Amino acid sequence: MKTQILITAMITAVALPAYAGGGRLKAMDLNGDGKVTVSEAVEARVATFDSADTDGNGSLDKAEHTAMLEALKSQRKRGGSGKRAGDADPFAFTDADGSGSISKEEFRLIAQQFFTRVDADGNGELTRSDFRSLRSKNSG
Ligand SMILES: [Ca+2]
Ligand SMILES: [Ca+2]
Ligand SMILES: [Ca+2]
Repeated sequence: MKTQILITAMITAVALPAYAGGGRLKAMDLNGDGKVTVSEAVEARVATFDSADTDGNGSLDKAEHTAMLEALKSQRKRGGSGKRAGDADPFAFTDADGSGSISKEEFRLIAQQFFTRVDADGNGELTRSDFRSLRSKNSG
């Protein structure tokens, strides 16, 4: 399914730790109200972007993006189910304008698209069950 590749590519592109387990979800609750909104989730991903931008020029080049994904992989050593992004190159996928680097806006856009998709019931809040249904959609 094309959708499946798209979602997997998005997950890889924004370096989302494997489908946000409970702890991850909590980490995205920036204001601590117990709910994770789509915009909080996006901001949490943008924070990852900032830390991946090691030369601080406001965009990720291929090396910076690769390093971010490598760091993610090493965090993921437990239960690595070997999810792959199919044929989609996560860098090219995120670099929407093909400029050879990923701007913060490009990154934010992908994260936004992804979390909007996760928010299956469209109430603007992400819950574990949203992620669960994404997972079943993705494997079905
Ligand atoms: Ca919140
Ligand atoms: Ca950079
Ligand atoms: Ca670009």
